[in-house]
Parts: sequence; structure tokens; C-alpha cells
Amino acid sequence: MSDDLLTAKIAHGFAQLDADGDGRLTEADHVLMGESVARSLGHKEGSPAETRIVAAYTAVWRDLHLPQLPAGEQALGRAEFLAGTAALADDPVAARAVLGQLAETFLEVADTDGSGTVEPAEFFTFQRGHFPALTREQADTAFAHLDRDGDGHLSAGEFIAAIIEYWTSRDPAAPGNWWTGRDFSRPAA
Ligand SMILES: [Ca+2]
Ligand SMILES: [Ca+2]
Repeated sequence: MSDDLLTAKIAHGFAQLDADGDGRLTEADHVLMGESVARSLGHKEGSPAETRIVAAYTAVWRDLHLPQLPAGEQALGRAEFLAGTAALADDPVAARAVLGQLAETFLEVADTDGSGTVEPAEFFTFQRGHFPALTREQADTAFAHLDRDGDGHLSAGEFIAAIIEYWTSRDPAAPGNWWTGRDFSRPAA
């Protein structure tokens, strides 16, 4: 199977994670992402909810990315991010550990009503924080793919599988390819 799809997904993902667009992933990007997601979820600037979400994002930076960097290094370059993430595709155990942990953090942020599952409106408001151009229609289309059993909710298992597949699967039919709302079954616009 070709790596083109996986490379395209990782590159698309990186462009969004690199919130300040300087070509490097840093703690500052995670603060911006946390603030943006908090805003999308309707939390005011300086509110305790915003503080909690920003803390969750900076924890992702400190626990997930920073330990991969050489000592003293405070930024992860695009090429290193692409290579490091692609390597996870061939290491399912590491992928599950690293991305599973990330997914659990995201699930807690996205599940605003605390039901333990993510509903279409929650999915949209959460992902719009990462992808400001995302429309409700795109989010709903993505949701329908990610909701594997079609019960109208993303269970923890469906939510986690979506994130793991997005970042590691080379299978064009993997539901998780829809994680960001972009349709990778079509050529990039
Ligand atoms: Ca929920
Ligand atoms: Ca479901």
C-alpha cells in the first residue's frame, strides 16, 4: 500500500497543529490550540474551563512531544514530526500507547456534557477549534464515518480508533481517515 495517503494525512494534521504557522511544533502552538478549542466550545477568555483545556494541551506537548526531542530542544520541526509520526504506523504498540493517551485527553475535552461519548454537535465544536474552516456539514459527514456502529454517538472506543487510524493507517477505507473532516478519498483541492 502506498504511503501517499498517510503522508498527506500527517502533513494536513501538522499544518493545523502548527497553530502559529512557523513550521515548528512548540508549546506555544499547544496554548493556541487549547485557547481556540476553548473558544469554540464557548468558554470565555481567562475562564477556569479555558485554563483546564489549555493545561490539557500543554500536557500533550510536555508528555508526548518534548520527551522525543534532544535535551534542551524546545521545538519539533515539520520534517521530524512527519518522520516520527510515520514511524508510529509501523509500531502498533507504540501507536496505541502514544495516540491512545492523546485520544483520552481529547475525549475529555470534547465530551462537554460528560456523557462519556461524543455527539455530533460536540464533535463539530471540538474539531472547529482545530480546523476553523470546518463546516457543520463536513463534520457531520466525518462523524457518520467515525460512528462505526451508527448509534449516533462516538464511544470512547470509536473516538480513540479514529485518532489512531488517522495518524497511522495506510488503508484508504479506514473510517479514521475522516478524523479532521477532510475527505482524503478525493484529490486535495
Ligand atoms: Ca457527550
Ligand atoms: Ca457509535
